[in-house]
Amino acid sequence: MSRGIPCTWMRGGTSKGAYFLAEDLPRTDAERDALLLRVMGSPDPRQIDGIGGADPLTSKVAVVSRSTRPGVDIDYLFLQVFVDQAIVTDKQNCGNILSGVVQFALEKGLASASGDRTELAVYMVNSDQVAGVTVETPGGGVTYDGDARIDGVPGTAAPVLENFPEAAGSNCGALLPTGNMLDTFDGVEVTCIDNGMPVVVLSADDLGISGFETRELLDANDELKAKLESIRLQAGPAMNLGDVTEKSVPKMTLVAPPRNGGAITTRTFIPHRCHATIGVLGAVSVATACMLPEGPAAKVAVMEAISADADSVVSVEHPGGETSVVMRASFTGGEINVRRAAILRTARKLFEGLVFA
Ligand code: NQM
Repeated sequence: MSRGIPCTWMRGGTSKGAYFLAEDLPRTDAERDALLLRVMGSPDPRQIDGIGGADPLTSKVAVVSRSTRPGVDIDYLFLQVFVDQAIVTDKQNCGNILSGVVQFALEKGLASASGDRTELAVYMVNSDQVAGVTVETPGGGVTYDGDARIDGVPGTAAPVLENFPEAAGSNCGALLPTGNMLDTFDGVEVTCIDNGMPVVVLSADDLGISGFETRELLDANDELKAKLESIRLQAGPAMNLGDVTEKSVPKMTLVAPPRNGGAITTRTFIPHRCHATIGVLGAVSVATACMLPEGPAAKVAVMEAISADADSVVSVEHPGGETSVVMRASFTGGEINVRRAAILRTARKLFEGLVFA
């Protein structure tokens, strides 16, 4: 048996993952990735020989270290471990796993709490961007208990506020990486957008579904999945992502009118299985797409105009309820300028110990 590696298993938002200190993992990417595949039990649809939960949302990794960048507290690298393929990719970010990073860093002594509430500047290695993450630190200590509630997670926990002052173009280099508000692939009109997460937004109706189906029903729809994958493989290179065959981006979000008082209904493929809710930065990208008058999102969205000077809340409905995106942005001269995007999350430490690979 190999030597155990220190690991903390946490729920971050509506996802779950293994949190590691960078110094505890092998130095080379190849050795690190081989180890993480063993840790999660991939490739195997059941991940029976590892700690992954047989779902892309519970097969995630955070690698955290103290930052040497000016004005930044900690560095966070996100890795998606595929469930049924031997792939570990750093080609996407994850705002849900980000939710646990500050509490983890404080517990590991990478940073110090400052009063009853602590904000750390987190450098997101994947996208070369900084997020501000605020957690509760009553009496200078970490807490996971509190009154905050997010859809997709039972009960309540301490609030974690994520602020993304510079999410645009995270992976693709531009908010609208194809240079267009609207592109057509396989005869379907889509918006390709990257405001923190590369997403292809399409009308559910255009793909022959209502957009209100359950995750299970959509996961069983092979015809729909084949259509989405064909569009994704064309959209990826057009979004400056290169060949996306073995990448987890772009995500594919099918949109429909809101049903429960929100702004828009979504069903997101990440990219081959339907998300139980929606990703954090995925929701930010979709909320931003709602501002594009010619796009499929604006055609179904019901919302007030977003302004650059005051917070607007865009409620993005999904299979598990809704995610509220707080935004400040302007749309002038055909261009969106996003000043702020913020999301409330919660996190919880579930287990800490040694993991064996
Ligand atoms: O979009 C799932 C998740 C995510 C990513 C995915 C995320 C984000 O829910 O910021 O959080 O889209 O693969 O963890």
